[in-house]
Amino acid sequence: MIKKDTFDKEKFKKELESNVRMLFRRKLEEATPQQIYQAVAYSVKDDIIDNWIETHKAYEKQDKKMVYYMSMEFLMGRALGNNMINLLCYDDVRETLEELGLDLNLIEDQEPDAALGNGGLGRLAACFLDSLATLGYPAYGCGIRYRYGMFKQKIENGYQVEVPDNWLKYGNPFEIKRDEYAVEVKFGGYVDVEMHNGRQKFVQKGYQSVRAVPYDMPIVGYGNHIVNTLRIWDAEAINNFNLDSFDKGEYEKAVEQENLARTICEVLYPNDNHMAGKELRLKQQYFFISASVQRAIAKYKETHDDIRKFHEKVTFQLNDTHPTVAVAELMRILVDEEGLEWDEAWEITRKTCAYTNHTIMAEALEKWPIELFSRLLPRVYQIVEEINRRFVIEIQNKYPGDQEKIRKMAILYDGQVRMAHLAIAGSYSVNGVARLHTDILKKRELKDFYEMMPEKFNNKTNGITQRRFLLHGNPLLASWVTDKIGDDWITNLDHLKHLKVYVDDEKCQQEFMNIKYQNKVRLAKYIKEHNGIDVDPRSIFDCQVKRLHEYKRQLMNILHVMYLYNEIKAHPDMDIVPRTFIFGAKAAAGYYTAKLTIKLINAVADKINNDPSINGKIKVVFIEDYRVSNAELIFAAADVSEQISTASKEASGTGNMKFMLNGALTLGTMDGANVEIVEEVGKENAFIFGLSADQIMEYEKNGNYNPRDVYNNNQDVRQVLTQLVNGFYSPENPELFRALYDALLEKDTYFTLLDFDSYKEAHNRIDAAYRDEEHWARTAMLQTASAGKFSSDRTIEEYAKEMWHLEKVTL
Ligand code: 26W
Repeated sequence: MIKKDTFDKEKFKKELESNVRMLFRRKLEEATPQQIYQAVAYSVKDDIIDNWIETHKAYEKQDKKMVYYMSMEFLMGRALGNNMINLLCYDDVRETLEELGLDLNLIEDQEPDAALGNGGLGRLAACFLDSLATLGYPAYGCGIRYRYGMFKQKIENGYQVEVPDNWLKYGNPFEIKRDEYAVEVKFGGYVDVEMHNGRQKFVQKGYQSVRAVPYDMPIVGYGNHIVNTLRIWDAEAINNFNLDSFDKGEYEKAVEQENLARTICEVLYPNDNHMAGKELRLKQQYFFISASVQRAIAKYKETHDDIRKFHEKVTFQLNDTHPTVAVAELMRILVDEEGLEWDEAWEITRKTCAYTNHTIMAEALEKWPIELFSRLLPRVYQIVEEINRRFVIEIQNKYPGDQEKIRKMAILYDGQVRMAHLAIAGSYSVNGVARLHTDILKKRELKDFYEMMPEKFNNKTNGITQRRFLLHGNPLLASWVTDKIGDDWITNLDHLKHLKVYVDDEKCQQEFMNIKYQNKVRLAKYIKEHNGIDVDPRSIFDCQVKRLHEYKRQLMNILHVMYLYNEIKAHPDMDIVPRTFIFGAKAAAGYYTAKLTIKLINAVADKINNDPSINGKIKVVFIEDYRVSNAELIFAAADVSEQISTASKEASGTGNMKFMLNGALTLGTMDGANVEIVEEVGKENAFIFGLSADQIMEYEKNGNYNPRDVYNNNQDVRQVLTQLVNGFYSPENPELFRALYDALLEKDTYFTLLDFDSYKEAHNRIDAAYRDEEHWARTAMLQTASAGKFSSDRTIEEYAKEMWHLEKVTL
């Protein structure tokens, strides 16, 4: 890593001592690891502050256009290590702490993950913030400061148990409360029309309101002195009680408002890809959007006097439909508060907002009952009605007499507000997150919209930040890469292609695989500590880590493990390369099938890991509480990356890219960004299997797939399915996994049985390939060497140039 030239070890030590004294009234020797973490974090923050101030001064002075990345989720993970890396002081701090007898890894482990997100969408937002700062683009992340983030997962008796994530327990050293920027957000009541200077004014009355208070977190760019801001909003009660002066009505209202403030930011909804339709969720959405939009306008007006040019300085990127109420809220402020005519306001809004779609899963589509929406947001609803009325006219003009088009495309229909339709109507850009995904949006899911406004549609294939997922997560490989090709890859991942000249070099192959081995030892140690399981670092580490969802087919993976176990039992001398199957996944708290799949994985693990007769040929590990911090260990240690979703269902995937970057070979379907991964690395260097997206969609259209046909014709499938209901893995309750069995045999919505043979055959190819050490090493190295495209720096450059039209700031 490039070293900072100004680092002063002695000064850092003094600061540390002084922080421990100030914060905890202790000497360094007496401080707990948590206290030392806090003290180090405050020193690092001290290093950030001036740059943070300077960055914002420069933004103001240079008056560049700014992107507001609006997202219900930011899955940031830990900040300390990342900040030190981007400040170029990681190694210096590590050495300084060593001199004091302190281990930086242990100190980093004291920091709770900031888990303000579920999975892919939230982590993507975090990678984007890192890239925006590193590339020097003016940007804010806008979100919610949940009191409780993603739940902590405990495994008890093989079952997932959810434990609240009290991530703010010891305080968050990096955040700064910005009380001076608090704004009011109003809910409920009714709309009154008043006359002001001969013009109608719509006034919300009888509402409840909360005070939205922003907390800012620094987003440090890599080695460029730029510090952007993640602004997350907390809710506070608006009125301080003064008991004597309240009459009964006011008293009740005050209590209600207190409750509203307390509940809004309480907890992240732990549903991934599933719309639950809870009123509180809509409140969360409007809360952070209204606050963010109000602030964006106020900030703009501080230095500009023509609101009609707002879109020249500001763009709102909507991370899926969750922040889509921004379209209506911006209209409300422009029309009601800024006094613009509808048409002018609409033009500004349409030039400000852009929408990213992250999923085609039907159950994820956000639709709100009009009854609920209009009760909670009466004025915003009126605006949505007007947007809809005009949009329907547009449709009619384009397709005269075509009622079907209106039925399919209207924003308000069947008693519901369709958020995706509002997002598309109110945006200048609609993008998917991988080429295949965007093609499916154009051809199927959003076909009518694409035909009506093709110019809005575009693709932005996702990416990941190499600063976290290689430089921080895999320091051994990172410095090896730097030794070989220099350190330009840290900010220009395309440079990894220069590794290609080394893939046939035997010494390099050995070095590469030796690093992989050391990372496997590191993960084996973690597994021993957390699961009590001994795993052999010489076995193939075959990993599937992601949210648990039927379409991601963790069930297919474990069914295959069950099949393999049957094979080994039937043929004790069977020659297979030892394999460790590693799973990590949280299931949404109310997702029964997903939770049962976790129980199955753990039941299979229990049986197989404790069967001495198979000589440890296969092992199964379920890593508890999969999250950003332990993900870094897993990616670094993986040999095989399982990306096995039913083709067409995984919009992109980003874990696939993190594995690839760390030299794991992909075992996957032609889905999401796997398609582009294979394109980069070559089909012969990946294990591809299964039905194509077109084939799946054909079956879905015709409804002509019958899983019983597979069951009847495939002895291996029959055997493993029978083991779900004969107590083989649950002797105390033979029927335990009946629901999984039934789901597979009755519908098999995700084509698990139909893809099973092809999956099995791909696993055989892995077994064969791993035996050729040289060739495996070459192929593994090629993964890293071909990962350049998948940097979020590339993705952000595309957003910035093709959509947002941002310019970089100069410091
Ligand atoms: C309304 C409930 C809900 C919550 C979250 C619906 C949908 C979501 C997300 C959009 C689900 C999600 O995280 N999608 C993932 O987004 C990643 C980043 O683009 C993609 O890589 C994943 O393929 C996609 O599943």
